[in-house]
Amino acid sequence: MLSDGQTSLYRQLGHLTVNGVFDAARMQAAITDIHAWGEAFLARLDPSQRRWYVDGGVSARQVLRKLDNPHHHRATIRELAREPALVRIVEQLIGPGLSVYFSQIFFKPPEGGGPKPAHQDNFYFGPNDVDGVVTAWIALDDATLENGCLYFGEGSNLGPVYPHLAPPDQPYNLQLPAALLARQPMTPAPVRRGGVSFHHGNTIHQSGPNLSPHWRRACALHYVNERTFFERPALEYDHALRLAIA
Ligand SMILES: O=C(O)CCC(=O)C(=O)O
Repeated sequence: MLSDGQTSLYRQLGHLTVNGVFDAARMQAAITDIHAWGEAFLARLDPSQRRWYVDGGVSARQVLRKLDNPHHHRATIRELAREPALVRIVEQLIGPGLSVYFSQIFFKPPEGGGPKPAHQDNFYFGPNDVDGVVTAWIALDDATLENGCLYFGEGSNLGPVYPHLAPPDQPYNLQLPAALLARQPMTPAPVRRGGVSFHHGNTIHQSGPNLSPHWRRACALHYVNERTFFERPALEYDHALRLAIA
């Protein structure tokens, strides 16, 4: 459970780190499972989809950048999403009647895993209620300054969702304009393996490249409350994959 101090920090800053939600063995089991899935996925990947899923920074080695909807495809991740300690925290942040609407694995491999440009999840999701979405970003490995932890624009949760642009050949990399980011300080949020970083759907966030010899794998679960759905999404999301949690 979160203290009143923690919930008010989340409301004020737009993010909150809670270490020790999962133990190391759970994280290792999830890593083993997502790598098995990733290898099978990469083997079947159509060349036209390669740019979307393969990490540009290390593409010579054909390493996956991400996988979508692990909550739908993998029982291991469904179990993480249903973990009572996690669910109680998410309910404190956005209220009852939770479901996972979308989820992602971010691999960020060692020695060259690419950065994720600054964005707001609610631009992608276009929810009917901006306060009804929270991302629970589970650190499968320690996430550090060296291996590409998340950075947050603190307080940006209280502002609007801004227009995003994507580079012409990277429709998946929707990002905020450089002029806006020049005015937005970004605060790093390292997380220990098994910890969870929560962020509001409007919070501006990004991650750096992984220049270290260590993996930085994470599972992002995008939860909504009972009143919230993706009304005007920027990309296509499969509403049928919404997983009721509590
Ligand atoms: O893990 C990353 O590098 C990006 C994560 C992210 O953008 C998210 O969880 O919304």
